[in-house]
Amino acid sequence: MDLGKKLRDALARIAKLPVVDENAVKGLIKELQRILISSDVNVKLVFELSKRIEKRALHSEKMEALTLREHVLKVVYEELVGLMGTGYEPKIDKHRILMVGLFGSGKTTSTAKLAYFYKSRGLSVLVVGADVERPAAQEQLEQLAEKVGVRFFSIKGEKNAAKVVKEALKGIKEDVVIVDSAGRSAFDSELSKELKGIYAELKPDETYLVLNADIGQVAGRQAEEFSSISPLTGVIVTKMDGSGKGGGALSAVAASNAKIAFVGIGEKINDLEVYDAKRFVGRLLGMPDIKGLVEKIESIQKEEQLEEMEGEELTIENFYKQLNAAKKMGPLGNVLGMMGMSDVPKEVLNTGEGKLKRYEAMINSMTKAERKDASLLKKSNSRIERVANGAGCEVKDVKSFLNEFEKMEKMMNMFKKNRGFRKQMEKMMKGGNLKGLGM
Ligand SMILES: Nc1nc2c(ncn2[C@@H]2O[C@H](COP(=O)(O)OP(=O)(O)OP(=O)(O)O)[C@@H](O)[C@H]2O)c(=O)[nH]1
Ligand SMILES: [Mg+2]
Repeated sequence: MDLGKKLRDALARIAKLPVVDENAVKGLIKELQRILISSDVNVKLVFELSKRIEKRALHSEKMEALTLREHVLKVVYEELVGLMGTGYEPKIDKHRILMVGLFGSGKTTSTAKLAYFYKSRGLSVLVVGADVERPAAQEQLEQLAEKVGVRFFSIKGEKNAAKVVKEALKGIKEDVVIVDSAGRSAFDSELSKELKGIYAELKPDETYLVLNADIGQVAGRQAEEFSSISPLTGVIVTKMDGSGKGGGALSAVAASNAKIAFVGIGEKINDLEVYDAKRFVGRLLGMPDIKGLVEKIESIQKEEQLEEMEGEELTIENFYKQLNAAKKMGPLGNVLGMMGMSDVPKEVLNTGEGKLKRYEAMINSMTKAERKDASLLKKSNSRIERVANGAGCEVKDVKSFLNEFEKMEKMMNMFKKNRGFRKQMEKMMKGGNLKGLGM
């Protein structure tokens, strides 16, 4: 039985209980411990995770709108995501990649999968067979390259991997170069020497260590050992399909100082995924459930942001916070317009990222007192000049910022006074009608 199925069964059992109480939560945690340990997650990590889940599930503040069951599910989800690391954003741009790893970990297959990944994103790819140990390895890569439809380069009979790389790079026209290196049985000085040679020639932007999920938590140690020989930018964990130890491998890599970049989930050329801990755990737990819950939580958070807005005194500092919050909420201007509040300065709400950045620079150049009391600035040209200098912009930019701030002040006052508007807003948030409004 795979990790996901076990986790889903455990959570389904808690869903069936008439009441979720302390005993039920403790029972769930015991079961989680068994499941994670059987998937080879390090016992210490499992123990720490259970303690955190227990503390947060039973003793931390629960969002009012969530049932205890939802709260527990949320905590388990968040903690598992924390256990499994973060995510990765591969460069979709010109760059050079070096693949390294021990025997049979899946380097050559992953080289071809990556070639396919970049090709299908519109980049041209060259794969280089720098596994000089075995002629068969070169043939394997050549065949895979042909299947993917990318150029392959190697030099038959050449025993110096660095030389193969050097030749490969001559007159290269492709956007992405992926170098497949030879597998080793251990991290030793020979490996180190060969890799140094390849590095010097290739100057890779990305170095991926390829690990087999079957090694479970040993993956963490390998990633660490390897990082000490050569700088890694990411780890590719292969054979996640059909491995009972994938959870152990991912959590151990996440706990080391390496980052999981991709996971291999089968033998086919497109069986490679960019790693995203949230999506991974979401899928393990059965996505529909979690997705709904996450949406619910997000809409509650938006509501809380609004409440904060109402309570706070308006200063330049929280003006900036509010602009950010408003942006996260989506086109608030639309909603306000639909409610007949067309006099709200839309340009304030539609402030672009670049503008926000400029504002931030200005705000950083203000004194504490100015941030708390904007009238200090409005009254003094020398203060405005100082801020403009500090932020690297012109006096008129600072003035236009102060102008927009003033508009926001007016809107805030309207927002505070108009209880009807607030109620309507709340109702919409609770009714989940935001989607239809483009939020
Ligand atoms: N099921 C499954 N099999 C995989 C995956 N990735 C690689 N394999 C298989 O694992 C075997 C070894 O893969 P290779 O790519 O040759 O490994 P390697 O690291 O290049 O091996 P050496 O060059 O000998 O060190 C092959 O049979 C692959 O088809 C994966 O994600 N899932
Ligand atoms: Mg190989």
